[in-house]
Order: sequence, then structure tokens, then C-alpha cells
Amino acid sequence: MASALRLLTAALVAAAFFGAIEPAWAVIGQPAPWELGMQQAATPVMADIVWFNDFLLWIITGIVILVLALLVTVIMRFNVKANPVSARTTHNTVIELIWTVIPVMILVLIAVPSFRLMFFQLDTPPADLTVKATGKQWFWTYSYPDNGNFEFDSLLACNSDRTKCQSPRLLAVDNEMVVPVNKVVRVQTIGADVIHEFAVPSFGVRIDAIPGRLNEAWFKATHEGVYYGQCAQLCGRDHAFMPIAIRVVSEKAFADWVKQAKQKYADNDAEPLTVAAAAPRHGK
Ligand SMILES: [Cu+2]
Repeated sequence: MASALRLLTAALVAAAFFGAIEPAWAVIGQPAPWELGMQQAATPVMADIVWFNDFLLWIITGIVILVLALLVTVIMRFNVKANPVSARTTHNTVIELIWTVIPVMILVLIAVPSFRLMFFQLDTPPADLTVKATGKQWFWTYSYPDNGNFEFDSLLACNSDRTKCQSPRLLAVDNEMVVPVNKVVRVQTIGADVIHEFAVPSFGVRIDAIPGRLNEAWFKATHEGVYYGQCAQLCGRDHAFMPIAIRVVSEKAFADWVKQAKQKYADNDAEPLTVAAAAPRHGK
């Protein structure tokens, strides 16, 4: 018993320790060693998700402590030794009202910010630009329909047997998706072969890419930088090797990039947007 208690204390101290120094290791937009919480928020939606998570944690903690206290009271005060003659009470209107009304109030307290967050996340505001992300086995193709309609493939930046990879390993890609900072970006997702999922943790974006169905999500990145995500639906052999990398840049840098990208990916223009490529096209 004592050793179990010591183990628990050690675990709690370790958790507090790693929790406390987490920000020192955390790099925005990607996972960090020993990370316990969620990735740092880079969009207003993700900031709200983090807030809601913490809010629920407080409520859950309160409920767990209350239930534990009730259980301990029952065990100590109403066991056969402490209370040999049990009471015959079967109904108590006041307490029945309390244990019905209070949980309902707690649920309402949770439901209001929960629904507000859901609408915030799912209701796309007027978008400044649209990027279409097509999930393919096993890479992403990004199209920019309102910036010249160019498109390009985004592949894992590793050699063929994945012994040498660019950093961050298994997240870096050859051609990043580039978007301007502080702009509402509408992401349309579709699958070209099987179901994939466009998931970027620090943006609070997670939306299926389904063949034959155009899905939509949005984000507004508030800081420049590179943000990483991964395909989040088991989509076959190389599911783990089709990361998402989004570079958020200033408006001017974005305009420059669009100019270059239009030329660089010009030969992709004639291709239909959602046809599955037979093999990843390198070197474009
Ligand atoms: Cu996938």
C-alpha cells in the first residue's frame, strides 16, 4: 500500500514537472517530446477548443471529488459495524429534486459553450481564399481555385526507404501549402481514392476527405510559421506517411509565392482536380 502510494506520488510529481516545463520544449505547430496537453493553439477555433477542454476538466474534477466523498462516507458510516440497523426511508422529495435539478444545470452549463464552439467551428465565415485539399494514396494535392487555379502535389520529404528525412521527421513535405496570415482560409476536402482526413491539431481542423463528397472546414492562422498535421483516417499502407504542412506567411509573401507557384506548377493546370494519380509525381 505504501509503495503504491509512493509510486502514485512520483507519477504526480513527474506529471507536474513535465507539465510545468512543457512550454520550454514546445514548438508551435508540431508535437513536442513529453507533451501532455494539446498542441498550442494557432487559430481562434483551437483557442476555444483548448478553453473548453480546460473548462470540462474543472467540472469533471469537481464531480469526481464529490462522488468519491459520497462513496467514502457510505463506506465509513453505513457499513454493518457502524450502522447495524439500517433506516427504512425510501423517498425524500427534496433530495430527489436536488439530484435531478443540479445535474441538469451542469449539463446546461456544458451545453451552452459546447454548441457555441460547434457553430463557430462548423459555420465558415466569409472566406478570403479557398484551398482545395485532395487526399490521395498517399499524399495530398492542393488547388488554389481563386488564385489562378494552379495545383500541386505535397509529398513526404524523405528518400524512398525513409531512412533520410527532412526535419521534422515524417511531418516535413516537399511542397507546403502556403496561406496568408490573419485571413480566413476555406479548406475544401475530397478523397480521390479512399477516405482520408485533413487534420491539423494546432488549427483545430479535422475534416474527412471522402470520395464523391466535398467537405469544408476553415481556419484563420494568427501567427506566421509552419504548422503540421497528418491524415487521420486509416487509408492504407502509407497512411502514416502523408503529412500536411501549412506555411503561414505575410500577405505580401503570399502574393509573391502565388506568382512563383503559378509558373512552377503551370503544367499541372490541364489536369482534372480530383483524379487519383497512379504514382506520386516527383520533381515538379
Ligand atoms: Cu490518408
